[in-house]
Amino acid sequence: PLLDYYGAQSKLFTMPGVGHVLTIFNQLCAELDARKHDIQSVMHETRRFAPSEAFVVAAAVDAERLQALHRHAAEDHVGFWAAQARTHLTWQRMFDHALDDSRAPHYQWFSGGLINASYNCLDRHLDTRGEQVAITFETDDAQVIRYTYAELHRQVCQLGNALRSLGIGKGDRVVLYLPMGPQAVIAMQACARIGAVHSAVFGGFSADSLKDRIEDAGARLVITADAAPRGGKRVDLKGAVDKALSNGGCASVERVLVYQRMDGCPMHPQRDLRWQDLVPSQPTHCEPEWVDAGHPLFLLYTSGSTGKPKGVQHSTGGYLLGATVTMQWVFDLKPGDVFWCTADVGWITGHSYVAYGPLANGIEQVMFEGVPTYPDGERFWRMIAAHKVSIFYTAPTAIRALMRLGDELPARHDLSSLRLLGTVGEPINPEAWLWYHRVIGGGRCPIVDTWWQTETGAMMIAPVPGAMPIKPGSCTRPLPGICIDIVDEDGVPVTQIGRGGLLVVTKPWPSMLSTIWGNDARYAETYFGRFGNSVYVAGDGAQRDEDGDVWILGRIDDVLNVSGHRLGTMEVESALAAHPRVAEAAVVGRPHDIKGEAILAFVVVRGEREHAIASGLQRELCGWVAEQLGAIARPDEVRLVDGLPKTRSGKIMRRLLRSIGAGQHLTQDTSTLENPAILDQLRG
Ligand code: 6R9
Repeated sequence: PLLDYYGAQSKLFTMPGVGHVLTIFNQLCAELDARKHDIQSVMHETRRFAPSEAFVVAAAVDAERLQALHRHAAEDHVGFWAAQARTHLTWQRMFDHALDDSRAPHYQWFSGGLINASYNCLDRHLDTRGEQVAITFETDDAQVIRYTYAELHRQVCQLGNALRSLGIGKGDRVVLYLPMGPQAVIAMQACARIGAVHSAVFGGFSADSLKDRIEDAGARLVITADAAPRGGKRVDLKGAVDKALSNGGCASVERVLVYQRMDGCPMHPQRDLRWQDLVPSQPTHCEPEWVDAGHPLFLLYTSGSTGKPKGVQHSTGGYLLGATVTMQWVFDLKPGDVFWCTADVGWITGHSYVAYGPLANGIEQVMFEGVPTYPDGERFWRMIAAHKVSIFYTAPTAIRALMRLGDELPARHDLSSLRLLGTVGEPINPEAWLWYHRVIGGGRCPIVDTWWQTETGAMMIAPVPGAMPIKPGSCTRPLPGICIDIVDEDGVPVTQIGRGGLLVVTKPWPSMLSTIWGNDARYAETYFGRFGNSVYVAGDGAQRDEDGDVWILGRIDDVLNVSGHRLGTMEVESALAAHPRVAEAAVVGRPHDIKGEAILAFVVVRGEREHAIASGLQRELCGWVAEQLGAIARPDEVRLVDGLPKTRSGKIMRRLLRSIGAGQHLTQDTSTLENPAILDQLRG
């Protein structure tokens, strides 16, 4: 409906190598069709909210300044970024070339430059704000621990020296499987300080997922904790590490460093060391390792539409620049701000806007170990009041969950310190946006809806709040130096208002991923395989409205977004297929009020279906997936069926399954189904 499907198809058939393009194109058509309803309901939202005069007057970036930034970037894209890099980062040696594109799509930013991320986040603040609070940490049981910049620097140096004493140095990979808290930031900063490459794995991932990531990265060291308190429960971390390393798994790992957060854990005598035994006695001076701007700062594994998660590799200089300047533009940073990003350090948001961006900008931030609903649904609001948070950044799924609990809970707390709110991770529905604006922001705080990805490293499309009006559900405009377009299947820009297309980035930007760890070919194919080496394909659908503002329509590939977390349908399917009683499985997302999307699995069992149902196999399979991949991947529902709907060529009809999952009236042709009787089973 949104694309001239048949016309384009016949044109494509005359082109060589068309099979792949056509498959993706067909998927896109089906996706956009399925989302038409959402698009229309969202696009009816036309309310605009201008920043208050007080906000505009005090804005760090006002309309005039923003225009100047855009003008500079439009006139000289590379020169603009070079100027930003000179102004906002401290270099040991200045770069010679702002952008080397001779190996495109492997773009090299700031080549010749020598830099250290930890120096930029800590050392350069010591003279001016060493005694200022860097992190206010609130534990699960509401104890508050503060770290000044000087204290954080000291602990990072000590851990850096400890890592060096274990023989870890430049380029070595270190996997972090740590709870949310200052030690995770200290570990990331310590790796950066000595040029080691960290790869954080979210604590909610299973031992198997951890093992895959450790092995792919070839890590020499794992830093973990005995356990972590979360919502009053004990989350076992070291147990998962032991399991990942058991039976000869993760052969590259030499040592495991264990931060004791709770009551301790069994230790392997030759392999395991306690952080508390090794680190505090280390010297407090640790010379930074000056690395090339392109040296990998970290890997972060994320789900794609096929195969195993990919290790997104970020550079030191370009990445740090993106994290640093986007905070200034989008969060309107000013001295005295208290910033709180609720993302876990296991996700990209916890890297750019907890571990690096806030520190590079020398501001105070809040970190929280627990969950928003423990001990009660007032936790976030109580914390905002207690720590006088001025900028609050969270995910739509959290907003929706807390909105359900009613307006009285936030009303019990003084939220007047807030002046700016943000969201990230998934589209926000107007209802949740309006509640966030009215109840949490008291009607006075702009909301920055920020679109970006693990791969983009930093925010890409987001409002600059003192310089423009905002609308519920739109992430508005690309930031300065970010070139966005929306194109059709031929790569031709979509000019028609309200017409959907593929979201692409048409010029390289400093914080873009450098590659996929160990797999340059997959990098080139995944992101640049479609329209050539200068057009990054994001994997999201988007459209523009009459003001030129961007509306994100969601993923156009087989990637799910469950509570703002990316998960590949293929990953869940392979986990299910690994169960001895599963013959075949197909997984789709279905709309969910709080999570945005929930996982629905259709499973063909080996043996009698009736018997499997009677024995409660559905429940067992939900638990199985959680065990294989982690709790975030637990399906909401498993439906046992005698067969999956397939096309004549044997492809699973995912679009049909999605419609069934969403409870929609079927518009698809089901006449090709081998066994039409399974439709009733599929409907559950
Ligand atoms: C930062 C982060 C990336 C995917 C992305 C898109 C979705 C992120 C969004 C958004 C609508 C926003 N997404 N921000 N959709 N509006 N403001 O979340 O990275 O985990 O890699 O996910 O999340 O679909 O492609 P990541």
